[in-house]
Amino acid sequence: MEKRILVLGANGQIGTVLCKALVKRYGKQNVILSDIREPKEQISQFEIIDVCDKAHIAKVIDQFQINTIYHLAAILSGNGEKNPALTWKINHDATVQLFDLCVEKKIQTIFYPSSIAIYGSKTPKINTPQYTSFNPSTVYGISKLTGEMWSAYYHSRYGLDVRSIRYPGVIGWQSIPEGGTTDYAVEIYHGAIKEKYYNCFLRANTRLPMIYMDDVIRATIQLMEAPSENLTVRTSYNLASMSFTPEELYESIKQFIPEFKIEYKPDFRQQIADSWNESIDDSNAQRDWGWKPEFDLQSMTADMIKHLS
Ligand code: AKB
Repeated sequence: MEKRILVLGANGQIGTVLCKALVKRYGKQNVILSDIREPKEQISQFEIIDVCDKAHIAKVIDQFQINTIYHLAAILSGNGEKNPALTWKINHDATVQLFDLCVEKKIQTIFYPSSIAIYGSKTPKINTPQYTSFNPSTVYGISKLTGEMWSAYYHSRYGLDVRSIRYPGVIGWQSIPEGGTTDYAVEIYHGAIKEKYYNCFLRANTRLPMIYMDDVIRATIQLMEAPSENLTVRTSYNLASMSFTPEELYESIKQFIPEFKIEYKPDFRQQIADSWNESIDDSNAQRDWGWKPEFDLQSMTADMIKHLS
C-alpha cells in the first residue's frame, strides 16, 4: 500500500529536515505537514494543527487518507522544566490521545521519538543497555519514558505498529533546536563561525551521546521501513553514534577556526546533563534493522563548517 504520511511537529529541529527527506522519498502528494505555527518554507501541503486537538487530527487523517504518522511535536528537556504541566499535556496526554486515534483510524505505522532523557542517575552511564533501570529527572524524560511504555502497550493490546528511537543530542546545520540540554552542540558552531566565541552552558567535561542529523534521518526512515516482524523492541530502540564533551567539540572546531574562543558558564541544564548517560549499547538496532552511523566527530565538524560557512 502506498504511504500517505502526516507529520505532526514538522517545524522543529528534526521535523524541518525529516520532512524534506520524506517529500523526496515518497512524493509531495503523499506527505502532509503540520505544526502549531506556519513553516518558514512551504515544501508540501501544510496544515496548522494543535497536537492536542484530536478532532482536527481526525479530520486531516480522513481528508488526506493518512496511513502513516510521524509524531514529532514535543517540548524538550530545558523548556520542559519551565512549564511541567504544559509539557505533560503536550508530550504525554496528546500522545496517548493520538495513539487512541491511530487505533480508531486503523493507522498502519506511527513514529514516536524518545530520547536519552529517559536515562537517569541509576542508569548505567557507560554503554547503557537497552533494558536497564530508568529514573528520568526531568518532566520531558518522564513523559518520554511513559510514552515508550504506552507504545509497547498499544502494540501488544491493539496491534498498533508504533516505532521509536531514543535519540541522542541531535546536531545539524539546517535547523536550530529549541529548549534542549544538548542544544549547545549546535549553538557552538554558529558562535564559532559568526563571533569566533561561544559561552557554553555546560561544563567543559560533560560527556553526552550525540548524533549528526544525516544519521538521524537515515535511522528514522530505516526503522520506519523495516519489516514489522524484525522489530523486537516495542518500547524504543537505543541508538548510538558518537559521544563527546564540550571541550572535545571545541578542539575539533578549532582545527578549522584557530582563533575560536570558548568560556564555560553552566546553568540549570548542567544538572539535567549530569543525570544523563555517556555512551549507549545499540546492538538491538544494529541487529533488527541494520543500524550503523556514518558520521564521527571529525567528519561532522567538517560538514557543519562547510555548510554554515
Ligand atoms: C534535549 O536536549 O532535551 C534533547 C534530547 C536529548 O532529547 N535534545
